[in-house]
Amino acid sequence: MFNDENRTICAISSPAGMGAIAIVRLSGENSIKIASKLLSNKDKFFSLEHGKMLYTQIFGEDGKILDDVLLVKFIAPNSFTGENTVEIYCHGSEYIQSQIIITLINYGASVAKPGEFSFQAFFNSRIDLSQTEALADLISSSSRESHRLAINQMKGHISSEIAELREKMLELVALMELELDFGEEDVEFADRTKLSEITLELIERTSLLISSYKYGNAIKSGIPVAIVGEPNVGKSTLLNALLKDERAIVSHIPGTTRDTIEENLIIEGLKFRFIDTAGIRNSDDLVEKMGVKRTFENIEKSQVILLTIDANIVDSQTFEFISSIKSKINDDQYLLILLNKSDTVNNLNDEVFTKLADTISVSAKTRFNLDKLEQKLINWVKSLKTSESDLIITSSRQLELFQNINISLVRAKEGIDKGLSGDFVSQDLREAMYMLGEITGHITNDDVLGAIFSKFCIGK
Ligand SMILES: Nc1nc2c(ncn2[C@@H]2O[C@H](COP(=O)(O)OP(=O)(O)OP(=O)(O)O)[C@@H](O)[C@H]2O)c(=O)[nH]1
Ligand SMILES: [Mg+2]
Repeated sequence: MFNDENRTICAISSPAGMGAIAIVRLSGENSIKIASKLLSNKDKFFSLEHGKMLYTQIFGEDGKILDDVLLVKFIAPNSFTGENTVEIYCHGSEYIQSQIIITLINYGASVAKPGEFSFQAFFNSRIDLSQTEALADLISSSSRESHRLAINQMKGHISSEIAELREKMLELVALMELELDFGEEDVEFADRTKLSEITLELIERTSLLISSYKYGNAIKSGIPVAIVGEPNVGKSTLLNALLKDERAIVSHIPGTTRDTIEENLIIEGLKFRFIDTAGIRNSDDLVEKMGVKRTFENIEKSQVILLTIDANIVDSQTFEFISSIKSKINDDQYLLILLNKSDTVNNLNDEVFTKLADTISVSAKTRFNLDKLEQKLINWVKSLKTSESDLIITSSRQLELFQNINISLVRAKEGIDKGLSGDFVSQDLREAMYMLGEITGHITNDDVLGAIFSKFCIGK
């Protein structure tokens, strides 16, 4: 996908725009030679040790000073990309950044394509494909837990689990194929019960990875929480109270919120995406109707539904309303009924509600029980975690492959148990091993690589 692997690439690796400092990165066999052309005292740079910094002036092609910079030199293979690499820490001016890039190109470097530095790291086996995906997650991580998962995956938690799974599969294949080789002779083979047990262990381990995705994905993308209910029940007040900000317009007029309003909030290191919605009612107003349609779309898309009720107005219609919302929610979603405005109600009886769904009394106005609400949200997210293990996958690509591996393993086990011939069984096992290779990138194709590396921007 990056066809000419021998080129020396350069790019600005810090964010676009102006900051105090910017970083230009060069990677490739000639990067040290090319970078040295920016200096008047090249010897000092050539003799600089690996991983050390040099404070120096750099010059343009016209011999005029470009900037005072810090240069770091990494000598292959001990760099992120596995190639000779130079990083230039210059002042943040966009002019300086672009002049450095232009000068480097004139000295023989090429502009890096999006994700090309990471691709080189993968190409030179510095990281495998699952770690590359974790790197993308790490760069975009916005909460403590998403950061933790990305770091774990970067460290190779999943890669070493895959290596172990692969080794066990290889062992099984060898035993199955041994049966084939000596099929006609009276040779004592590995006991099939034992083989079945090993396959079962593999099935269990891949199942654990598959079930970890629900939690992993929630952490990576943030948990969408829709605040829904009839008009005027206090949905927007609740959003504002949670955010501790007057984000949404609040008024006593029913139908105030017309469009959805989405804001992120990190609670105890977990990212939630709270969505305030238009109050649900039948209306002739075209705009309000469109708003209500969006509310229903958000009920479908969200993982948590905060069904807000005005505790002052509870009648038979309220229960019909709750039932109609419940009918739109599936088993994977969490429905929590909030009896709001509890500050204005005495002796609120929530028993009838708790029969319908998890319920708490709150007051968006006085903040009563909002801490309890937050705790319920956290507990629900934690309940998605199916084991204490830190082997958690966050990529849908990996999920799909593990699901298919699991299917092949189940088939292999059935074959073993039914006493099928070794070649049938080993075919399923080989298929599973092939897919494991696809996860780490040991076996791969350009489409997969393209999809993964295009998620990075230039300079990464
Ligand atoms: N006493 C009391 N009043 C509240 C509480 N929450 C909201 N209110 C009031 O209820 C009215 C409606 O509040 P909103 O937050 O605009 O209600 P909403 O559900 O967003 O309404 P729509 O956008 O029209 O669907 C406002 O006058 C709020 O001040 C509460 O907990 N206690
Ligand atoms: Mg509102």
